[in-house]
Amino acid sequence: MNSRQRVKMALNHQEPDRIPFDLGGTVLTSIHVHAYRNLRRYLGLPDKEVEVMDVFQQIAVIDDDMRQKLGCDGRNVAPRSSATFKIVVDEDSMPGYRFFQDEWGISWRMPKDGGFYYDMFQHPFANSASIDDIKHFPWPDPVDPARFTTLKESARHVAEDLGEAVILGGLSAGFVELAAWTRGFARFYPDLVTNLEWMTYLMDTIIDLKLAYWEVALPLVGEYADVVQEADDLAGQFGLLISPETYRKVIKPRHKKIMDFIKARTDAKIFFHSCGAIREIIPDMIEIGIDIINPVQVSAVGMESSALKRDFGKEMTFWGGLVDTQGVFTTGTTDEVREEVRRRIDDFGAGGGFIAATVHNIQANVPPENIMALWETLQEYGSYGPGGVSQRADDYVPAARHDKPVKVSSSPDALPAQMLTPEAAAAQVAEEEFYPDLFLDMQDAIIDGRRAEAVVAGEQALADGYAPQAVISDGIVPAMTIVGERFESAEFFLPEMMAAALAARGILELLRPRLVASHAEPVGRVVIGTVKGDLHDIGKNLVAMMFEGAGFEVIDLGPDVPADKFIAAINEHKPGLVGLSALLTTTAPMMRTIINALQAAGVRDRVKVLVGGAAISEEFADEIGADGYAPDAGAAVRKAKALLAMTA
Ligand code: B1M
Repeated sequence: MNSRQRVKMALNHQEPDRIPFDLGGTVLTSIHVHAYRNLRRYLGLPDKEVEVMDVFQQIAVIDDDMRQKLGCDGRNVAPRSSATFKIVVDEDSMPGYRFFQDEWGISWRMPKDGGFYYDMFQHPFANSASIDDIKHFPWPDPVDPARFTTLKESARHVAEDLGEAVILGGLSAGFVELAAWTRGFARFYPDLVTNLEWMTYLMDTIIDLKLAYWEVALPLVGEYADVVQEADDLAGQFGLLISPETYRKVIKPRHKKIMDFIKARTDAKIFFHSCGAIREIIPDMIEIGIDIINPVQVSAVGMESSALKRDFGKEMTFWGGLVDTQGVFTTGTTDEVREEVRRRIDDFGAGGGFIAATVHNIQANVPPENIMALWETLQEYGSYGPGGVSQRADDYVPAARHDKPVKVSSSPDALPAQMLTPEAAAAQVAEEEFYPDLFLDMQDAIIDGRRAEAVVAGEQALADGYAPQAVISDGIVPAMTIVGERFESAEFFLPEMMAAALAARGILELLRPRLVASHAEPVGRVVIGTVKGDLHDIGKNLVAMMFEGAGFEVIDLGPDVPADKFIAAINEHKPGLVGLSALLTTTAPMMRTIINALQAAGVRDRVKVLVGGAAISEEFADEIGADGYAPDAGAAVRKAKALLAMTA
């Protein structure tokens, strides 16, 4: 049986000779160049120039010697750039960074010193307000013949000469991702609430380009294509990024259009990548024809492997999920990796429908010993023969399980409304009744994300003689408290929360000159940033917005912030609290570096340090000497108030 047959059987939910293994078959199942070099050295493979498969993620093309050693079963066959576009990395124009612009007009940069990835920093539609901007944008040509010159021959070579599965790449990322990348995340999510017509026009324009590409690529590659790749990140660690309703109303019909288009032109299976906690919409994905999900982020809420297999294993293939780079794969011992891999084989393996791959690309800091522990365990336990996955001996002891407890709310210390005592509820009602209509209207406008109306209500309040502080305490704070509670109880998702925060910010901008003129002191002052090397700022922005909504002055240093910037901001703004955010296991250690630098600069004792982000835990916060940890934005404000000894 060759690799292609093996993968095909697994995709048809049959058991081949062994579980197929993927490393480098897609740009989402590969390995960072640093880790790849280490692995080559560890395995005694000759040193060589590593070819980069995806510039942004800095992942490696897996060389043939490595592929043979590990027995990789599928290969990526991807379109080339159009004739008119070539990535040109500029080494000189931006001090400290290398940067380039991609063919969608998005600018990316990577720190020269110690950077692991290219991060986007400029978005072509960041300031766009009109549909004409979308119409007149110089979009990439999806059917430029240059893209297709080698596509068919590469696919044929992989399928016929090498006998491996052909995984056909699409035109760049998914339409949701490209909409977010060209608009910028900070505007993309609120647009889903407040600017939907413009946003769907952008999405539909991108979809047309993607379909035009598939229209040429699929007949060209023909029967060589075994798997066709699409993607869109729809979830984070704790749940969907957008509500299931918005997904079903806005995103799902568009995904269906793409899947129908693909299915009408190929028998290949559709591989769909979405990070995070997507369990709630897996039935929708099955319904619209998605055959394979990736990366199967088993550490995210609701993504427990045995339950996924039990509930969706007949229709859905799991491509990934073997071990999570967020957990033991990076920080655990080889024994822990073995146990984890064996457990996922136990859960996902039976009956086919499983392609073994790590959860997302192997990150730069994963030790080669752990990669080989994964691989050896797969060899040992991944066979479908006698004693293998479905034929274990009677004395086989299943692997241990170390699942994190599943949280239904993103905040363990959140107080859902129904837990209010009768006295507290009565007090709340009394308080609500106390607000004049104007403030109730203002609160409603904020909660609904109606920025213009929120600002009008703010102007009216000032015209009626209310002090700016009253607008904050009676308008913004109660509204944002409700918004925070709804986010924690999964009633609100990113679009609603960010739209509300932008409405609140509109009023704050109105108030700011008056607050400055009256020398009014804010509730507290916070300096916040995502640590150096880390671009993820959606969560940090929410935390910053919740602080603003609670009456704090926020100095937001943005993403990718080194220690010296935090120190300078402490000296300049004299905050009571410094907030550090990190989403990556490769950047979490930067928090320790920053805390040590604050100590060395003599400013550590002047501030409380609060840390958070998907890569962070309470134990880690203690270990690095932070003062506090918060799992989400609402909890961050409560924790900050406690640390600064204010009433919650
Ligand atoms: Co990336 N990414 N990403 N990503 N991304 C993750 C984090 C990942 C877990 C995906 C996965 O493996 N399935 C993975 C990390 C794995 C690891 O660490 N081992 C990962 C990776 C590998 C990467 C790249 C390397 C490659 C890639 O494309 N996947 C690359 C790295 C870039 C870089 O940072 N230098 C990368 C890039 C990107 C995008 C640019 C595409 C985009 C980020 C856009 C942006 O932020 N401007 C992105 C996204 C969107 C994600 C996922 C899908 C979602 C993150 C998110 O926004 N969640 C994520 C999957 C996941 O989380 N499981 C993933 C929503 C947000 C509201 O939650 O940020 O957790 P979160 O914030 C919460 C809490 O954590 C907390 O409150 C917030 C609100 O409740 N919180 C704090 C946050 N900061 C706090 C600070 C506090 C207190 C609480 O006090 C100060």
